[in-house]
Amino acid sequence: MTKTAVVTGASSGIGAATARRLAAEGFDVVAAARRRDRLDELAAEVPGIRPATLDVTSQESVDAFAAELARCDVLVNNAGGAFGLEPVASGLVDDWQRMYDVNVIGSLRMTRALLPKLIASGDGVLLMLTSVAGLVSYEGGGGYCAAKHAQTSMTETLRLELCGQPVRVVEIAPGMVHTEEFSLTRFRGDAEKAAKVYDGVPDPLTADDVADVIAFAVTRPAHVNIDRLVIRPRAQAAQHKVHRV
Ligand code: 8X3
Repeated sequence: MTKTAVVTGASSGIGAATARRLAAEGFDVVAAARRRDRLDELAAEVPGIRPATLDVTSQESVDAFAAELARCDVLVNNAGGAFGLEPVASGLVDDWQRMYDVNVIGSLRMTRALLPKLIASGDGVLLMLTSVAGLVSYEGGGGYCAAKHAQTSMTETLRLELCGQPVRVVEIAPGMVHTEEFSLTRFRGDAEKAAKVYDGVPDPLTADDVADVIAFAVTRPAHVNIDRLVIRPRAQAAQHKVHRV
């Protein structure tokens, strides 16, 4: 029986790389995101990927998506992102609300909608793509760190509540990953500022590096739960300790 993996935020970056990688591992992959044109391109290129339009910030969209889905063995809650880098003192309420909505409530919506199917699979894996921002705080990260801390806490709670059910709850927390959009979104489209984040860093992680550990985590035997895996580039010893050349 081919297993079905749902990946949210699959139109770019870590989500797209994860969809590709899980398809290569033999999963029937449902690549879900708002930008359908990108998903169609991905699906046309990679056998084993099915595109699905999904906005995790809309309950209606999540309900329609779940109603169409026959089974789900793996859910990768990847949709998320950072908006703005203002200090807390001048944090924008709209940014904070959007970050909470997509990273936290979006994961809640998807978890509620697909958990019955994960349980019914007999060996479900619910994977949360959090961030090192869910484990530490840093200046300017206020709203994003708060949202990611919430998502981390939600993951821990879920693992406790599902103990005894045939569902593993996995958290993957990446540090510096150079994707085409993460930093650009954070800096509201300012490409120069976005690129500066990675200036001189010999080898930031790529989306494929993260997809690799996601594939590892979801392909362990059913009794093996990778609770949390933190992945950073060698050049980033900590949030404030980055080697640049
Ligand atoms: C992204 C990693 O360091 O920008 O989730 O918070 S960081």
